[in-house]
Amino acid sequence: MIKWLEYRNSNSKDIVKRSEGESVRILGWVSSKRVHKDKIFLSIRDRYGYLQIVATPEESSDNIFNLAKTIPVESAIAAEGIVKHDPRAPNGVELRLKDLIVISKADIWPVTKSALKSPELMYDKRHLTIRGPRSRAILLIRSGVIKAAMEYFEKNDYVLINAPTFITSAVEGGATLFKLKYFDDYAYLTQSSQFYEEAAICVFEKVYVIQPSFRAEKSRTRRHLTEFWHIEAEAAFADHDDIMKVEEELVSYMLNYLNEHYSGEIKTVKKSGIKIYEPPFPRISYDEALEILHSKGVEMEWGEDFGADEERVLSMQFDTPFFVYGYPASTRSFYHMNDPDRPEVTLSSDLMAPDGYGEITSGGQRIHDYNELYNKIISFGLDPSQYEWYLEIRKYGMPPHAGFGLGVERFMRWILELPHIRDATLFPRTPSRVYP
Ligand code: NSS
Repeated sequence: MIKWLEYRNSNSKDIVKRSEGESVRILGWVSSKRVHKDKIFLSIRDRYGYLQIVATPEESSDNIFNLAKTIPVESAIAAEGIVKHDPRAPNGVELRLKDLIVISKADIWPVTKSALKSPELMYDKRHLTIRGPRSRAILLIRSGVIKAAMEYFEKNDYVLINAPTFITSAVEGGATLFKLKYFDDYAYLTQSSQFYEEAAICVFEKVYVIQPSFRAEKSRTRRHLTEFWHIEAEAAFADHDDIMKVEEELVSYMLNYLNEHYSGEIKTVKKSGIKIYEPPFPRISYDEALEILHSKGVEMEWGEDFGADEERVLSMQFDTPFFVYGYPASTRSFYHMNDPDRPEVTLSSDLMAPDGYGEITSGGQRIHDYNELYNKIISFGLDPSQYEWYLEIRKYGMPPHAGFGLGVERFMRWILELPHIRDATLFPRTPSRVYP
């Protein structure tokens, strides 16, 4: 068995610091190959990026030169070579090949040029196509999104909690619940960790979760997944205005963090880079939003929810993220607090991304009073016994509180201008896809 460390004393990032003429070893994959008559260019991919390796008959033995010529792309290899700084090489440095060991030889790559034109075929082979430079960059940025959110919440004294995935009642309405057999009974997959966060704020005051939520959304849109990653936060002794401030601060923090730490990856996906927005973001009421929509020829009545089409039209009118607040009670889940000054609307808002992208977060103030919540559950035609524990926490010192949820993939689709939300996730789940 190969002693790995002996075969890696450098990598595609470290190599830039190595001296001309030094001999180094790296491990990785052959991501692409160009064969000329007397020169072979291998692009090697490792954890850190890409490195150009050049084989010539003068510098490599016949065996090694022939191996470099015939090695299938995506084979896992160990390579040894001489460092050569050359401004023409992609990172300003390349390796002149001396030795090449095939650790795991690849079959002929099955993703043909014609498959590249079919998103469905590409996603059937997602377990392989994630190796491409664009997917690699997007997935790295995604890890940055999660890190940025964690850093923001930790700096602001939020406690990370983990909520269950099997649950017994709907947070966001029964229509999008996934029901499954749970031994002799039934359970559902969680749509949001919000109710568990609400229980936990009576311990920690400020909590957050970063975990998957599930929605049986049949709508096949470019912005819906059946399984998405949800960044949610909840704060005690906080109202709707307070939570909007947290949302805009978080979004701005994430944008700045990504720009600082992932600019290379961002350029791979979007040449112009991402736009940075600083708070405060504009706030318009539902009523004002409706007026804008009417002025653009959209026909809808007060009290109807905005769908993807309405949000697109609305968000085309803005070039910064903006809040729409004061949604009618008829458009929001039962747990939303009605505005005491105007009970037909709720103390809630959605943060909309500009340029047609639409909703990326949704939040608001919750009902903290037992009787008020009980009555609203009844008025929504729901069964209070389904919400027993959620009601009971209101009997034991529940302060005013507010929270929100942000969809990781929605956020990424917006900032990177991805054609489809599935591009923002490793193995997307949609109504027509649970494979691979
Ligand atoms: O349904 S939400 O609008 N609100 C909630 O789930 C609240 N219970 C969150 C909370 O207050 N703790 O979803 C919140 C966000 C929404 O703005 C989207 O960004 C994202 O979650 N979301 C989705 N992303 C991808 N696919 C689907 N199907 C999806 N549904 C919501």
